[in-house]
Amino acid sequence: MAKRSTGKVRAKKAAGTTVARKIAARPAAKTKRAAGGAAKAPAAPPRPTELREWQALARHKAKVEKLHLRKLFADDPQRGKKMVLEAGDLYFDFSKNRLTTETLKLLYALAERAKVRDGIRAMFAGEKINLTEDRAVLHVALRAPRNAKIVVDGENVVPAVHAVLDRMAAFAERVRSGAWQGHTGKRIKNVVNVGIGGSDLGPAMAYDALRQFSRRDMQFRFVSNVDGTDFVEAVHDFDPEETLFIISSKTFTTLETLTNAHSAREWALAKLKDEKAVAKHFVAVSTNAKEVAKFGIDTANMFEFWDWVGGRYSYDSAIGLSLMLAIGGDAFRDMLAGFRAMDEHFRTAPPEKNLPMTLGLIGLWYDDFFGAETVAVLPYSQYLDRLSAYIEQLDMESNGKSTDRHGRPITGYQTGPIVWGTPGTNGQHAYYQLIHQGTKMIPADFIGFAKPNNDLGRHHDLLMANFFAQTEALAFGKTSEEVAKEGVAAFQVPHRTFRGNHPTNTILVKRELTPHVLGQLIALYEHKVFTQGWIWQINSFDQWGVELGKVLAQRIVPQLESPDAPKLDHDSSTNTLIRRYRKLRRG
Ligand code: G6Q
Repeated sequence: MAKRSTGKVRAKKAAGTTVARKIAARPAAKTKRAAGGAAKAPAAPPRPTELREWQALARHKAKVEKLHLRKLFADDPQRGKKMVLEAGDLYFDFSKNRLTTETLKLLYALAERAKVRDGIRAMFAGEKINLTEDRAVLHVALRAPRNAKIVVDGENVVPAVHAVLDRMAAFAERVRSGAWQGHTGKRIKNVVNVGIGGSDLGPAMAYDALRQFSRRDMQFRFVSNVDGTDFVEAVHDFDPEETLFIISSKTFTTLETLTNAHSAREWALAKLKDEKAVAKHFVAVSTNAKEVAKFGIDTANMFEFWDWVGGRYSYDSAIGLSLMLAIGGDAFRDMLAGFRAMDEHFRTAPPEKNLPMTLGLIGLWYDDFFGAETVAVLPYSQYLDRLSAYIEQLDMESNGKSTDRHGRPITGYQTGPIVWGTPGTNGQHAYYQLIHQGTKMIPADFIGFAKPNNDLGRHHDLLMANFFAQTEALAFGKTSEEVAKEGVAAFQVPHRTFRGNHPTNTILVKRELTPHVLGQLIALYEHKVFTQGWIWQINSFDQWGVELGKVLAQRIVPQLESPDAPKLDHDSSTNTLIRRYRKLRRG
């Protein structure tokens, strides 16, 4: 979104809508001058840490931190039945967390005081809550039903959303049926999405997740890295006559994507030898028709989306075209219905029944009151191999901020956690050691499925046995007495003891992984991120933090490429590294 020249994003006046206007209120800048007097700044809203509810949680933490999950479960045998929520196909057990019913009460009170529900209402109403870019935040409109009405700048955006979806579906059908042919009349067998960040991670993750629903007689690959290896390996066994490139870039100015797109064009034309072939082998997903046309793609083959869709929230827009080509229009719409089901739950459920809100509040509890630095997302599904990488961007690019919505530096509390993880059970044979016995607190989300996608012998029960065992082991551990009783040599006892009390959330999906379920899961995490960002008073929808490195890279490019390189004027480390690189590269 914000990559792109800072100039593109005009810092217009704050939006004229209610919540957006309130949160934009800043000292002096928007204050009318009192007659004959100095500007009277509106009082800055209290910081989260200044709220009574936050302070109550801080006091409460002292009472709770010594409690062990063993005791919490022993004291209330119904705990595992009571601390659960359900929404759609998701059963959410949060009982193995270091909290009591009192903690939950205080967390929900914080959410209410922070007006999370006003925030939700503002987002769904299309208010411009992305203040620094003066934009609405409307990924929820991408999955709104045809008859919904969501107005941005006086225009209902829903018909346009469905018009693009319809065009995508018609195009996908033509490619899948073979009606769309390559320049030499061959059927398209290979699809390569070229994009990066939000224009890559979503479709790549979702394609992997829904591979079982995809056309097995077609190949789908995703190229993102400007490292030429990514492109070369992606196409090494493809025939240009049978290959379609989808250039996915909201801005159509992104260095990595444009570099890969130009290489793709050269690769295709080297065989097809006719500029006209571009129209048959390249389509674009973008908001920038001018740049798309400049690249040589017929804008009739451009699928549009809008500035109110953030990159990391965009894979259910036209950015998901590669996914739709893989799974077809109906399955794609089914996935959108899954998103919508979770949207509706988030919008309407009261806080204490609200699954994304509760997930967000529990995360905030550890992040801010226990000083936890990370969250592990651990799907017990091989199809969700790329889920953690996707959520890593969703969460960290959204909530990795240290300036609040009012322009104040954030002090006294932490914002977004470091998100990481890989599918179980592989992690169990690797880094779970640190989760079980390390010195850090690592809250973890376990995601498992009641039904297998591939019912092969005992595999699924073995997988799920591990899934249940891990959260049990993490919560309850094994005392030194228990270890000693097993006849373990005394010197080994401390090493083989598990202190337990490690918090986990369990998301048990009531069925197998389907497009509908994937939509629910992704919307769950989108709204979890929203809840936390709102309470932290940050703008979860910009990403200025990725700008500086890009600008500096642009300065360095000529210093690496040009024979009469401009004088190096970096620090002594960067200068020396560049000189050494140039020598080694040319040597
Ligand atoms: C996501 C970010 C970022 C973006 C990429 C690609 O929220 O904005 O990851 O998606 O930088 O941008 P383009 O789609 O404009 O190429």
